[in-house]
Amino acid sequence: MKPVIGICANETTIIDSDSHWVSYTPKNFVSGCQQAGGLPLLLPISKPADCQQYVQQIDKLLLTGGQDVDPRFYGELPHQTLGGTQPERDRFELALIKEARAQGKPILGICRGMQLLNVALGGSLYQDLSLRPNPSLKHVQVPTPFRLPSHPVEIEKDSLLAQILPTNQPYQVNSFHHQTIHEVAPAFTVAATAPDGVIEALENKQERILAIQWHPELTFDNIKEEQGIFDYFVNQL
Ligand SMILES: [Mn+2]
Repeated sequence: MKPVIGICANETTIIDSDSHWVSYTPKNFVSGCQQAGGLPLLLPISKPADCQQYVQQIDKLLLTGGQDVDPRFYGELPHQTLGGTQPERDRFELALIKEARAQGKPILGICRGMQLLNVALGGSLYQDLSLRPNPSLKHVQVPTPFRLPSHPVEIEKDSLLAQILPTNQPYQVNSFHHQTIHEVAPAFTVAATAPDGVIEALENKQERILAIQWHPELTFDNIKEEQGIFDYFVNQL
């Protein structure tokens, strides 16, 4: 039996601003899991009360990119630099995280998924990189194509991530995030950091939770280590 990977879906309209809503996930999240031997199953934004049953259907949970996390969930008011939010998605995914932890199922968070995991476990975010006390690298690499890595990170030795990625040299990642981790949740350890101090990966070995700030779903066709992240998640985490 292939491991069933629950992928949190997003919503958008495809014709005008208030009709033809679709539930979707970028296809590469699906492809990355399929290439790793997993069976992807999309989880549409739903009521938190449905999470227990959803999580019972899956072996592992994948939290994808998307909107900014609503700052109310880490006790802040919206700053003027905040991007678009979707609190219903936040509530559903926070409930999925709680349920996956309760059922002991591994979690991979990518980009927003990492930020939401940090909030779910009691940490906080900078609503925009400009709110950090120190200058930041360019973390929104537009217009450079996302398949091309744009800044280095240092991977912590002895981390889960070190089983996949090199620790003896800087590892290059792509970057498309205007928010970043502020206070790290107590249950997390830092697994990767950019040269400006921006946290690029978090993990909890015991609970088998891995969270990364960059986008392996946009690079795995070109870079074998990035497909390795999906392989590790689907088969080992
Ligand atoms: Mn970055």
